[in-house]
Amino acid sequence: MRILILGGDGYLGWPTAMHFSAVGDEVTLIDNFAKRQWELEEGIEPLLPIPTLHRRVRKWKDVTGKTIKVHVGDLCNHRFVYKLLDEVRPEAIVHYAEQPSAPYSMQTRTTAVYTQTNNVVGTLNLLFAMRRYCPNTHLIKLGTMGEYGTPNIDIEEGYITVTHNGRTDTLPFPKQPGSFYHLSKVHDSHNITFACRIWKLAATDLNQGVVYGITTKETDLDQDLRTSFHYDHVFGTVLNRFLVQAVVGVPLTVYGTGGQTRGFLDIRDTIQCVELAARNPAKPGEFRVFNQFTEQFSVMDLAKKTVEAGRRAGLNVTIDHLPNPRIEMESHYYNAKHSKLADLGLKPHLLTNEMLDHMLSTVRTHAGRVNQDSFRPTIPWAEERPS
Ligand code: USQ
Repeated sequence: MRILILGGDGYLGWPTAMHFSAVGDEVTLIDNFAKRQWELEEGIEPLLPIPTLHRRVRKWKDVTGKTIKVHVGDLCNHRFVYKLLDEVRPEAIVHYAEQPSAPYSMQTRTTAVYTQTNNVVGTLNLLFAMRRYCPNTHLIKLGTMGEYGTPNIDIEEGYITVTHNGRTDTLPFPKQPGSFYHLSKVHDSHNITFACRIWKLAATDLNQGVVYGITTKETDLDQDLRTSFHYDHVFGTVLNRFLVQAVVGVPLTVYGTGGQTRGFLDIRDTIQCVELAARNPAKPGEFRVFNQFTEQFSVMDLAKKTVEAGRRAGLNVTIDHLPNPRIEMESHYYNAKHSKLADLGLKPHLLTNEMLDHMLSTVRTHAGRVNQDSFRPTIPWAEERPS
């Protein structure tokens, strides 16, 4: 398959690119290195330094003999996107090229506007370019479970059948996102579904839960092939943060009571799900939604699991309940369906003790590089900050 990966320098994009290349697909990736710029702005770094994209691609060729093509550019520049699709004519596009952090988007007016412009305009440019150059290409778009929020009813996969005043219809599931970032994904979903309806494009929206994990089969091949693992309060996801806090002896930063419940998945399952979507494409005109996670946990479930993993490793891990910087429910019903990827053959890597112990020991070998100043959350959802 000729596959184009957008955002190929990132935490998920780089391992995805290596995986498709490893199994014999023809991979082109693009990035504008914006994430590296945001890291500089925030004064934060991934746990381990990440070689430049060009160096990683050269290393991949040395290690496997396989070529990954790179284009540097920004989806918000429509001329770049048009030229790219005209040249590559991909059969599938995997779109990760967005600002992915809720806290980043909630910092100031500037970062909220930037997040929505970057994400929504980039995706719109892509849709127009697909219409012109490759209307039969399958778009696989990274959405988020956070589009749904935490409603007091079961969350369906994208659509819900409703009977209202005696009439019945199947409609998009209601959206109650919790940040300007999550809202940007809702806006994308609406734009993509509209493009599928009017131009008969084919798309799969992967409403992904919170990802954890540091390595994949391909990142393990060489240290220069590692991916960008964040544990700071802006880009680090909750379990990745807890593991790093545990190894340096900082109390786990549970926001509020920790009753917040979300869907979670291992980084290796992100790649598996994207591949399942790519090998089983949506039909022309179809806007398909898959809920992409494997297990549900509350923040306290994960904190307790980290304490236990610490105990097994001889570490004394404690929990701190910080005032919650976010506006979110801390005690709520949560039951999200997630059967469509399982029906396509997903074999999940569940969060077993072995898995936790392995992640903890990997993180522990790099404890000396941890910047403890980046743990404490400094972006309150409700407070106005100069922008
Ligand atoms: N949390 C803590 N302590 C921490 C960090 C987070 O209690 O130190 C809590 C948050 O308040 C929240 C939950 O853990 O209730 C998850 O937070 P997160 O930072 O791990 O994840 P989130 O902000 O929701 O965003 C992440 C990714 C985003 C993706 C989303 C999937 O950054 O790109 O879309 O997970 S989902 O959460 O399903 O929307």
